[in-house]
Amino acid sequence: MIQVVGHKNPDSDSICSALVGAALLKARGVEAKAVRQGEINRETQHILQTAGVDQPEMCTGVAGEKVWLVDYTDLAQAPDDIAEAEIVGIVDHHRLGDVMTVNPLEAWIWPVGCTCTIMFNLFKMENVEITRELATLMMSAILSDTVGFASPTCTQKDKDAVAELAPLAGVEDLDLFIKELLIAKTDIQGLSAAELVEKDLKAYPFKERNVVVGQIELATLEQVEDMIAELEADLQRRCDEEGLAMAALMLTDITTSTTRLLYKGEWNEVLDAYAKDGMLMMENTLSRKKQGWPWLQQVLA
Ligand SMILES: [Mn+2]
Repeated sequence: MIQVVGHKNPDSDSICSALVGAALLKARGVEAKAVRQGEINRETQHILQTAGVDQPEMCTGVAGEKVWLVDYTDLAQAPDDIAEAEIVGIVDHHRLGDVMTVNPLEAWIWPVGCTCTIMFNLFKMENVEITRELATLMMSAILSDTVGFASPTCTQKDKDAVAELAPLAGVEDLDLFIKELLIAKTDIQGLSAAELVEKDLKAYPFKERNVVVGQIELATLEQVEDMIAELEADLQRRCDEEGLAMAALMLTDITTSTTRLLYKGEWNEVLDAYAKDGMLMMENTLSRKKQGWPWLQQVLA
């Protein structure tokens, strides 16, 4: 049995690629199951509902198990007992993290916009049938990760995959499909400051310290206007409780690609130099991976 597991604080790609990866393994005749490392977000709920697919089981530990990692290769994002598991496969589209394996493994790491784009190509290479459910999961994950093709992480391979998947998923009006997905993506109504920070928080080891950078994708920055102080207080609390050098949160308006950065921690002053009237605005910044985090690394280095 291979457990296919996406990263902590699962986003839609992390859940969809676990489900799709388990289906690929099963088509090969291998026993596999998709698992998740946390609660699914509203966008993922919308996707699973559209696809008519149940969410993966909660991961209760992987010690002694064989695992596939999907959508990450950083140990900080893996199950806590990953050192006692055997990583036999990786499908990912991020920079290579710090995983090490004992035995040879199957690794598919491509610089594309979404793990599901790689999954789609694996299905094609292996001539595995793509059902309506699987097509819906894959195209939704691709459109989520690339923010409807708008992200600089989006590649031609991502667009090609969606072009082939849409008819398989029975989607006739792609613009409407994207619109509904992005409405679910930016729905933050009723979430507390702590829930918002936690929603898509990633840990990055940096200069021998720990840094976390979260991101909230919004239809307008006004959605969080009244919560700035609470969000900053939550970032400070995380620094205090977890000894982080920095906790940052990207508030990203996906309609204008404008990001406001909130940040707390020991490295505050470095970033203050880039703020104006107490606000650090990052123009033309939609992607944490390609824009937000690289900029932060350069400034903090
Ligand atoms: Mn992804």
